[in-house]
Amino acid sequence: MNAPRFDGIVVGATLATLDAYAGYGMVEDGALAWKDGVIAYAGPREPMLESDSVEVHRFAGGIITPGLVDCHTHLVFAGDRAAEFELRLQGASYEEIARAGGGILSTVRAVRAASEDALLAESLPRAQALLADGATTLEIKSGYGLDFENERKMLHVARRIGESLGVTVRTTYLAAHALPPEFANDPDGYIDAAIGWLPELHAQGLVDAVDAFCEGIGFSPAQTRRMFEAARELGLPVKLHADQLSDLGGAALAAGFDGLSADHIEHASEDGVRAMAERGTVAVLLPGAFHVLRETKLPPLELLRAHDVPMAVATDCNPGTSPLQSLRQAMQLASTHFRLTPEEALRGATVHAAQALGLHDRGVLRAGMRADFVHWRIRRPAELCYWLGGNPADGVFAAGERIA
Ligand code: DI6
Ligand code: FE
Repeated sequence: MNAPRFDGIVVGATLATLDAYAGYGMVEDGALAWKDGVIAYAGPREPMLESDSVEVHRFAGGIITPGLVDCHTHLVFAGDRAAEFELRLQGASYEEIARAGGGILSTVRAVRAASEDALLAESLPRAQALLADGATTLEIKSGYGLDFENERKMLHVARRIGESLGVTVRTTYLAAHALPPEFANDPDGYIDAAIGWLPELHAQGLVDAVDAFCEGIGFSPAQTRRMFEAARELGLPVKLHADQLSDLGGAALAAGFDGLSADHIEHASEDGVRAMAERGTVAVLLPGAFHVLRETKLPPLELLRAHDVPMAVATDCNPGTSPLQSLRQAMQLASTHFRLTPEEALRGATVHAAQALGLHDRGVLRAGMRADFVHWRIRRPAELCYWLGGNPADGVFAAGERIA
């Protein structure tokens, strides 16, 4: 007898493959089979498929989607900022708190004080929460260390999270996040230092992309450009916190470096959107931060649609502006605040999010793609954007292995 063709197969559910330019790509009574962590079959159920598999998982209804991809998180951090949240409720703004040395810098103090193991222990449950709600790929940024040793510690913790949970973690170097006290009043000196740490961190295999916070309370476009040039010299792709609180031309700046993504972009101009369309830069929408900061300026959704810019949705999981530990909840917020259709939100948390990380082997259910998928206890995909709270994820699989 020949060896079975498949390591595993799931049957008894409807597939939402997303394997088409538009529509969910629904396959009723579908089957999904994999071999060596890669999808070998995705299509209608045929009885002979099951006899060709080592393991058969039978579901009684529900929907299977691609595994969710959270393409923008700052989930490695220590402590919390609930006190700052209370101050904002009393009227203080995010910028005021940042300028007074709170905000990001208060998390920097907590991260610097934590050992690597303590930082891992604090961060791991957030990654586990994201996985339990359907995520199979995570992006994690540095940016709360702001010196060589502490940026290295954060990135190393991010790698350890991926190893211990069996999921892909893409790391992003975000040293250009805030100005540390050692460099007060010398942002250019700090950018020089942060550029200097990058080659060694990259040589240690800790950096997959480079990001910056290009904002009045962050770094200028000129400083961002210098950081991006350093990334380009090392062959590293870039992404950018762009035009979140004001329009500094960040969207066009990121596109000009063939950026994987421009993120937030509430204040981006039409020129910025056009530049993104031309260079294939993904728009990463972060409705959690919009919600928590009670923002009112919407990202330029009609322009993004008109110019056919792919839109991704992510949690931005961070202690200041988006303490959000569910990508499905981010999809819900994207629908209610930004009026994304549930289909746009699902593409945004799968195939477009993968694109925002430069990953082209996931995000749709198709033979040849990674066997990353989620079985949900739902009747229609729109339910993913409909429920607030709860958890309809019934089985979460990464490369064919059950992880939640
Ligand atoms: N934009 C954000 O949404 C996060 N960083 C950034 O540049 C917020 C980070 C924080 O407040 O801790
Ligand atoms: Fe962010």
